[in-house]
Amino acid sequence: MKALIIGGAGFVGAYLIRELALAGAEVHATCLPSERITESCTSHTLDIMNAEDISALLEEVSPDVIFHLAAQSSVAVSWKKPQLTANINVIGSINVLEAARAAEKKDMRIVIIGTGEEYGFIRQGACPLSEDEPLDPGNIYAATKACQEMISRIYFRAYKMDIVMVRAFNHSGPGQSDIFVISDFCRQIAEIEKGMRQPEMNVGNLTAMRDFTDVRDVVRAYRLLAEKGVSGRVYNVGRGRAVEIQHILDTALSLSDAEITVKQDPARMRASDIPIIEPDVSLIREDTGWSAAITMEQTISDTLGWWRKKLGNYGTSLGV
Ligand code: A2R
Repeated sequence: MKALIIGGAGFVGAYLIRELALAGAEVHATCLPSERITESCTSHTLDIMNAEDISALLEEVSPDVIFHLAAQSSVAVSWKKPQLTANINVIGSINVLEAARAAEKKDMRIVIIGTGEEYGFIRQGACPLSEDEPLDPGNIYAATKACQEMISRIYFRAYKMDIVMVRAFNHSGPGQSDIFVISDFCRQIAEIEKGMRQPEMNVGNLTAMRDFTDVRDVVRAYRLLAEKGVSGRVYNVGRGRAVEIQHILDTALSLSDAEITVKQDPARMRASDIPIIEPDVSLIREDTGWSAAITMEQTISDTLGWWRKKLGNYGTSLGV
């Protein structure tokens, strides 16, 4: 398989490059001029706002599969910069779809990456969420991803293009930005161990239940969807078993010898926190055989190990 990852310099991109290379694919990946791809593959510079550049790249690479990961992926930024978010996530995605439609190679598959956030304000009792559940996005980022998916479905129907769509739920792992909860907790613990902060963890709502999958499982799902997913379908990608954020905190704390107290931070509480978000993942299991294999405990342990290493916590009693 010759694969092209658009948006390969991000958190998921690095893991996807590794997953595809290990599976024997020829891997090409793009990054913005300001970025660098660290994993071994053929890298290309691309801004998806330049439609002609995408066409030129598709002619040059002629991939069998495109994984479209490029995005403005921050919910917080999407509130501050809605136009930028819509430009990249909607217009940029249309640029990718148009370039693929016009490409000489007609049998390329496109895997479009969306988010579980597209479900938004879910009905009480709707969990586990099947892919047929109505979408009611609760923020600008989620709305642009729902739009990306709707437009992708139109390209599938109108132009008979080979497109598989994904709604990925929370994923985490070593190297993730600390704006996400697992990475945030692990960073705080590593900083406390290092003596960089008081032994007090700042946390938000601990009763919310969310579904977490290791990023290494997520990229395996993307590869399997490229290989076995049914064209035109949208797939939830997640563990299918939500846990309380309290459980994540307890697990992370149990991995440290440090004496740490927990403090609820009003700034981290969200008024509209939905009590439980949990996907039904039977469709991806039926079509590809995929299910999450890495335990959440492992993900948390590896993420904590990554932060300790990054902060130079060698010589602690914690032995990572
Ligand atoms: O925003 P940056 O500088 O971190 O660059 C991101 C890049 N990107 C673009 N690439 C090409 N043309 C653009 N106009 C453009 N704008 C942004 O896409 C970043 O390197 C990459 C997306 O990676 P992350 O933000 O790290 O997202 P992650 O966690 O890898 O998620 C992959 C996909 C995204 O579509 C998410 O929305 C979805 O999974 O959940």
